[in-house]
Amino acid sequence: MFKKILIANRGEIALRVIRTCKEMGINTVAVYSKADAESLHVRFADEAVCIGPAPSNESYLKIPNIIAAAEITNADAIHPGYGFLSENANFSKICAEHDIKFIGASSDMIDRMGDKATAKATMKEAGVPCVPGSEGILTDYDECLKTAKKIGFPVMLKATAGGGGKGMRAVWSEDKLEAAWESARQEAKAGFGNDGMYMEKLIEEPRHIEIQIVGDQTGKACHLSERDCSVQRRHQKLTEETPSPFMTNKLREKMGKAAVKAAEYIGYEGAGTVEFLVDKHRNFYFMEMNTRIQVEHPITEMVVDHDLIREQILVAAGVPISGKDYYPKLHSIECRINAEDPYNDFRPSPGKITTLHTPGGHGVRLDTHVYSGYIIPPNYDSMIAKLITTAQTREEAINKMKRALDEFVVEGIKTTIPFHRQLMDHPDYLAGNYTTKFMEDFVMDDKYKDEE
Ligand code: MV4
Repeated sequence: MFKKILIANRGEIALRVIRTCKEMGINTVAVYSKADAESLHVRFADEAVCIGPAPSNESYLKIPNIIAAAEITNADAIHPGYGFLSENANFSKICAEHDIKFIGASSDMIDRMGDKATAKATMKEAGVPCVPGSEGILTDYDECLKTAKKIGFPVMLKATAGGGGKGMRAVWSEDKLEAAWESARQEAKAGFGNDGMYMEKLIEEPRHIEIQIVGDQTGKACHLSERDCSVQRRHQKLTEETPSPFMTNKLREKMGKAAVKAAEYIGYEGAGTVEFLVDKHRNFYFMEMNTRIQVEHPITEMVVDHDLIREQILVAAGVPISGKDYYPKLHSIECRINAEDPYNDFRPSPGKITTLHTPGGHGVRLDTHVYSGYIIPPNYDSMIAKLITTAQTREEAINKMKRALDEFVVEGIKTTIPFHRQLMDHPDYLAGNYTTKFMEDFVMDDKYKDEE
């Protein structure tokens, strides 16, 4: 087992990893930028190394500085968290070259799943349902047009180096195709240095339902059921829940089996997530595979009573998984609390938290790194806390979320608390009747505004 793990991340996920390491008797090294000198992960770790100035590309993304921190503290493993270098194949490779265990996927696996057309072709070979579309990358516009005619409009053009909605174009008719083809390729070339595009039949009003998997070093994988992440704004998840209100036991079995088949086919090691698009007829299609722990992992932990960070560390240390799958025994909802103003187009609201009162009580979990007096730096993403409520039923979990949000006092900055509170009153949300289109018509109501 590892003696010392360096956490190459910040904020709530750094704290989250430190907590499990402490419970496992593993020493921890925090790395921090000058802007995070007063951050809690620095205080809670056994050791801390400053790796550079505030900008991410001079600190949390600076591979030589992180490797140097691991060398001087003699860390035998690195946990990358999510974001930053967590899906950087070069970082995974460099860790291996320095004989430091990267608690995540191999560089080969990150490359294969990071290239979306390759990931899809691999899943198709594995027998995982995929959206009908092109056979890999489209070589030129002629092939693009021919493919669109073959699968029929509407179609979705996707950048193979994209993901998470970047470099994607929905095209509803032939007259719009060429302009979309040209602009998507330019965007992909500029954004990712790779203008490879592929095409799929457009799935209308899909749900985003993902399956948590864990694979061990023997090539065995298991699943830990689903998370419904359909409530998104501009491809940013706002809230997630498990079980999905759209799920049936039959569909869960089919999606779980497909996700395990995918993981075992590629010999996946570690915690991963297989994302699916689900249409209104409950057909599901492979969308993407994420080779990292995800922000929303706590709701799975709460309903299957399993520590996923612990799973990651055990698997990385060569411990085989039990092999059984995990099914929800409770209902759990996560609300991402961001330092953003929902009454002003969710624009960032960095600054000092002058007053903080956090919610608690039975079935309430708050994963956060902020404290009263904490200054939220403008350099990093805006999430300041994840509020998770868990109960026997969806209705109880929602009621608990309402109560917890009403208790949650954050002064000095704007947050998305009013948005979540309104969401918990929204009839379609309450009915579990929402797709990835839900946020398109959402309008904030002043009655949820924090009184100044
Ligand atoms: C799609 C789709 C409809 N049809 N593919 C968005 C980000 C990336 N994960 C893939 N995405 C989509 N792919 C086909 N063939 C609709 C989306 C999509 C979406 C998917 C999941 C969650 C939110 C979304 C928001 C807009 C579009």
